[in-house]
Amino acid sequence: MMFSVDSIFKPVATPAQSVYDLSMLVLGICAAIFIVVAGLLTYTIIRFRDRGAGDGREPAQVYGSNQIEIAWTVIPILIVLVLTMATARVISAVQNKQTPPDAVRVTVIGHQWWWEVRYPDLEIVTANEVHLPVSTTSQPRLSVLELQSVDVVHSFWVPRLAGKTDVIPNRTNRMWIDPAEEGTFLGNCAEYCGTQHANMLLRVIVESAPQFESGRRSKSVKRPCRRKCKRGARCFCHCRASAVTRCPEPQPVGRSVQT
Ligand SMILES: [Cu+2]
Repeated sequence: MMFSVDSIFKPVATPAQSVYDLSMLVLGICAAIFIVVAGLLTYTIIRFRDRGAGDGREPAQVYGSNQIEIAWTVIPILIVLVLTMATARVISAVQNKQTPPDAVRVTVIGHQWWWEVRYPDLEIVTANEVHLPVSTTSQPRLSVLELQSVDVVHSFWVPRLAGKTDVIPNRTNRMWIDPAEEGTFLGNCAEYCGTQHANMLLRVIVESAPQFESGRRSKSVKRPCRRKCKRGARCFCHCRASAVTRCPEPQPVGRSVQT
């Protein structure tokens, strides 16, 4: 199966849409600056080119023009101010989002080199696959992801849903998404985490509310793992296609620094 990460230019969740809108604003401002600078440069090169008939004298040297000094100080300050304020607004809107009580809670744990996905309220564990309900305007449904790592720094990134969030040992980072479309959204680890980093892929499967509920009921049937977890596999044992039930608790997050 082809597995390529989706485009950031087709956002389907609010955090990704905010990042996309901000990128377009930054791109627009940068494009305008480029056009003005490149236009003036081109005009100057053509208009004042050496026509071979000059008398060899230097053109008039202009020093200390207050208007020019003010213009090239104030305009860049205003541009930086607009970019800073717009970025701060998006960061604060994404980070300070209130979590409603009916939000789907998911704990994603980064391992070298796979993702363990736990649903603490549903007693389901999956690997490399996050199942979430769709969020529509009539039935908004937020999904909150708590990100942890058992070994090194990873980064959780599903471009069509949200920006990257680092997954750091001994720390829980949070992110939220409200996918507005059903489907499978591809992502991967976005922080080099060892030799198999490129294979640390993940997929987020967004389902309709009834589909999510029925999947949740069938997956959360309690039955012990028939196969024993292999050494080193910790709590991922493949009892079913993607759902694992009644596995041991995860190991404490992070490695001891004591020797
Ligand atoms: Cu990784």
